[in-house]
Parts: sequence; C-alpha cells; structure tokens
Amino acid sequence: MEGIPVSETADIRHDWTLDEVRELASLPFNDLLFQAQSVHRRHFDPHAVQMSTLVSVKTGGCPEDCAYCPQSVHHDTAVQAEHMMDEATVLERARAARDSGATRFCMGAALRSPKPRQVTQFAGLIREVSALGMETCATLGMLSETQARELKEAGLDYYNHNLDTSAAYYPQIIGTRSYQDRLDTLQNVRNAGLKVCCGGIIGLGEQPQDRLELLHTLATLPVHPESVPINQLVPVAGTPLQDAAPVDPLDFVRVIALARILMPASYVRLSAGRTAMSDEMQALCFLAGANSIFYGERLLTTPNPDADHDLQLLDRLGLRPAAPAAAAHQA
Ligand code: SAM
Ligand code: DTB
Ligand code: SF4
Repeated sequence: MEGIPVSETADIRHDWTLDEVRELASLPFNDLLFQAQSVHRRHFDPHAVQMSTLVSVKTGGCPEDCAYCPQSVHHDTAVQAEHMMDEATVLERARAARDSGATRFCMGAALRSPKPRQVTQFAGLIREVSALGMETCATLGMLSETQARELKEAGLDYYNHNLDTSAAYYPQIIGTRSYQDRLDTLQNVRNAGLKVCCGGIIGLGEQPQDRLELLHTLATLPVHPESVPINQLVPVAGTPLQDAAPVDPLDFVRVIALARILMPASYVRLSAGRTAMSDEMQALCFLAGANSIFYGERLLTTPNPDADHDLQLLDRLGLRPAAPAAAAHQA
C-alpha cells in the first residue's frame, strides 16, 4: 500500500492516471476499504453524515432522452409533466426539511437548460431558502456562466450536474447532449464561484472500465467537485433501462471507496437507490467513505427510505447527522 501522506492535503491530487485508478480498483476488498477509511479519517469527522433533502420543483416533460430518467418525454412512464411548484409549497418543504435535520435543500428541475425567466424564478427561491439558514443546491440542466452568476448572486451554494458515466459509454445513454456539454456547464458553474456537485450512476449496463473512467474524469478535474453523488440506478418502468441488471452490492461499495480515495476532501454522497440497498450494504458504504445522503421520503419522483429508518440506521452505526455548516442557521 502507498505510504500515508504527512500533511492534511498531501493526498489531494488531480494527476491520477487511469492505471493508478485501475491498480486501486484491483486491490483486495479489505485493503481498498482500509485505505478508503484511512483517507476518510484524515479529512472528515468519521461519525458525521451530511444530509440533503431533494424537491422536484419542475417535474416531467423533459426534452432530453436520458435512458435512466422517468422525467424524459422520450419515455412512457407514470411521471406526468407538471407546472413549476409554487413558492409557498417549496418553502414549506424547505422548512420541514430543515426542521427534520437536513442542512441542504436541493431544488431539481426537469429541464435541458432553464429559460431566463426560470433562472430568475429559481433565484427568488434560492434567496428565500437561504434566508431559512439552509445551504442551497439547484439542478436545472445546462447553464451558461451568466446564468450561473445570477444564481450565485441569489445565494446559491452548490450546483448539481452529473457526468453520470464514462465519456465512452455516455452516447449509449444520452443522445440529446454531449459529454462536452456537461463539462462546459461544470466549468461555467466553477467560473461563477459556485461549489460543484457532480457524480454518476452505477447500473446503466456499463462495464467496470466505464466506472473507473468516470471516477478518473471527476478526480482529474482542475478542482474536485465538493460533493460527489454516487447513484445506483433506480429502474423505472417505461424507461429503456427498466430491466437493467442489478449491480453487485460489493462492486457499488468499491466505487464509493475509490471515490473517497481519489477525492479525499469531497463529500461522497450515497445517493439514489438506497431503498434497494440493505442496511448492511449502506453500512459498508459509510465504512468506504460515504459521508452524505439524500434524506426524506422522496428523491425527485421515486421513493427514498423513511427519515425515521435513516435516523435509526445512523444511530445503530454510531453515526450522526452533520451539524449545519453555517452559523447563520436559524431556529
Ligand atoms: N435535468 C437536470 C440534469 O439532468 O442535470 C437535473 C435533474 S436530473 C433528474 C439529476 C440526476 O438525477 C441525473 O443526472 C441522474 O444522475 C440522476 N437520476 C435521474 N434518474 C435516475 C434514476 N432512475 N436512477 C438514478 N439516478 C437518476
Ligand atoms: C443526484 O445525483 N441524484 C439526485 C440529485 N442528484 C438531483 C436525483 C436522483 C433521482 C432519482 C430518480 C427520481 O427520483 O426521479
Ligand atoms: Fe431531463 Fe435531467 Fe431526466 Fe435527463 S436526467 S431526462 S436532463 S430531468
């Protein structure tokens, strides 16, 4: 195993080679988890789990053709296109999320890219949610730098925009935009001074190599995403991936461990797909360095574990919800 770096930051690298990633990936499971947990403890309180709550502010009717997504107009799923949620309902959800222990509120919209009017509407929501003392995150599709700046000025903390899989496999999953489009938005978001939330999905029918390439791309960005969501595909009836083969849980844990080692100071979020994971698998993910979850009964359109179950699971593991990042948190 590699020597343990002496300083807090010596192990944050942006020059990982794919061969190095492959070498890590081929470690025996226990060696990989030991290394991941060691890295984790150098950078984080190993007992704290950051909790974000999602709300789908604009649901369905999306013109993109992402093969996994129930919100695409290209697939015949049970999700119907809806109008944008009204501000009072969004704020009610944000307050409830805050009061149940979430520190970040993530607002999603099923859009290819927002229209100027929609950016302004979201900027208004972001102002209000920030005033509740919560961190804010938005995921609205492709963004120009000007749009990203408008959201930043409104108080947005994070922008979520996933690469989802490797550049090589991407065209098998999405035809209506390119990998480079995704990278361009990530750069625009960075230029605007926002924190980046960027990860992917495991279980799209990708090869092990695609998972490593995705992680390599994330870990060699000029700045690591501050937040790295690792989703397990939620297979939704009517999408082309409805019958995708399930992921080997131990392979999923390995992806978490690799993300932790490659991006030591980033929050690694155990994201979609937890309703299909056992408590024991989730415990292994936390051991592998996951330190964030989506919290609350819904993701965007699909179910998430009950809040009570999650709180009990954390308690059984001697973990606790992370305290709010900002002192500005209000009663
Ligand atoms: N439309 C925006 C976009 O694509 O960036 C924002 C919303 S989109 C639903 C956010 C992310 O949710 C996707 O990038 C994908 O990683 C994840 N996602 C969507 N459907 C999923 C599914 N069935 N299972 C797991 N993750 C999913
Ligand atoms: C992310 O990586 N996962 C979240 C969030 N970012 C926006 C979304 C998961 C969506 C799962 C399918 C659904 O509920 O529609
Ligand atoms: Fe639209 Fe995002 Fe779903 Fe793709 S993942 S279809 S862009 S909502």
